[in-house]
Amino acid sequence: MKEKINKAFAERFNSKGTLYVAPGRFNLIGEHTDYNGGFVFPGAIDKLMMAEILPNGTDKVRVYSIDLNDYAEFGLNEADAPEQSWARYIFGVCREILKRGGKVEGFDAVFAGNVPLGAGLSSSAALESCFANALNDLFNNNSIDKFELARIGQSTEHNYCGVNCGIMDQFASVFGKKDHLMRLDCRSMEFEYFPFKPVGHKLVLLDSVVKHELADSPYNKRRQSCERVAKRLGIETLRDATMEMLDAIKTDITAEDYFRAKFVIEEKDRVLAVCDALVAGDYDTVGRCMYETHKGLSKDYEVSCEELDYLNDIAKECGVTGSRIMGGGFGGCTVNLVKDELYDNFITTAKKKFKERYGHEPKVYPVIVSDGARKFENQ
Ligand code: GAF
Repeated sequence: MKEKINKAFAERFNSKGTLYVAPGRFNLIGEHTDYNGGFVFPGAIDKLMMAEILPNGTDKVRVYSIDLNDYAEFGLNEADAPEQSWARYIFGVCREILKRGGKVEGFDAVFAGNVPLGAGLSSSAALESCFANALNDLFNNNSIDKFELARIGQSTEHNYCGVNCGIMDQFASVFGKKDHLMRLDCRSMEFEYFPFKPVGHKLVLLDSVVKHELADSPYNKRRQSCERVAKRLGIETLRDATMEMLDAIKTDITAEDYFRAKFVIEEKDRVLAVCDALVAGDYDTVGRCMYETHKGLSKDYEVSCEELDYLNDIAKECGVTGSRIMGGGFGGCTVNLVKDELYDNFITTAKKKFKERYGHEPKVYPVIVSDGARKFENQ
């Protein structure tokens, strides 16, 4: 990827910039809890976005996407937003830095990535974090702290991309640490690194290759349901809700809102249970919670789809310890915790059965927990 980017940058801009990278993320447990002030338990993965960037001394940004073979040029004022949706991520990051009093001037950039798009692995957060970190380094002497870099990515989604997301993806992409998961309290923003080397198990993602598009999707509607219930309960977020509180207002809210809130209340407790179980090496509990999350996401939160439910069924049949839909939903991947000795059979069976039903195999990505956004070591 590095060579490809260097070559394209040299050809297009006739000079050499600095390389930055930022990863996508997976999440062991804690889905749709971030915007409810709950806990999440993600890690950065080895799939990343890489950009070569050089200030150009003008007030224009000129950027080329190798993967999309598309070029955008835009100014840095609010009215200069580019048309292309991919370029809006970069424009949004620039604007959010400027809004916070930071500095951004014109620059040239070429980027590429290997985070699969629309697979629930946060390719967009990787892109935002890559540029936020780079522009912090190039123009701000790294004076913007890492939490703010994550918030810059999140605000970009809210204000320029139409996705009212939580903080998990950008947080994981910025703070990721090799071989560690991070338990983040999305209310206080306190977090802890947990070493992650599941003994006797492998963690693998199966990509259904069903595309999800969070913008304009039911994702924002899920968030609205949660906010309505919190408001009805007189609390800031569902973090402070219990099932007793929810049951007490059951007849005052829609059935749909009830089940959305029920999932979130149950899920936030599962994150803590999984962290404890992981520390104790109790993978059966980790796995049981993952299956419970899948059921909740499928039946109560209704963000699964037929293909992901089928992958989950195959996992059960193959004796996989834990399996669930991962990320925002509406397509993408399942994350699977599999005993070493069952791994080969699971992958073979999942490929075969899925292909028989849907005409193509799921893609297989072993989870390799990696570092977060950074300047590329090997310039
Ligand atoms: C998407 C969002 F971007 C995250 O903030 C989070 O809500 C996730 O869906 C679901 O847990 O990835």
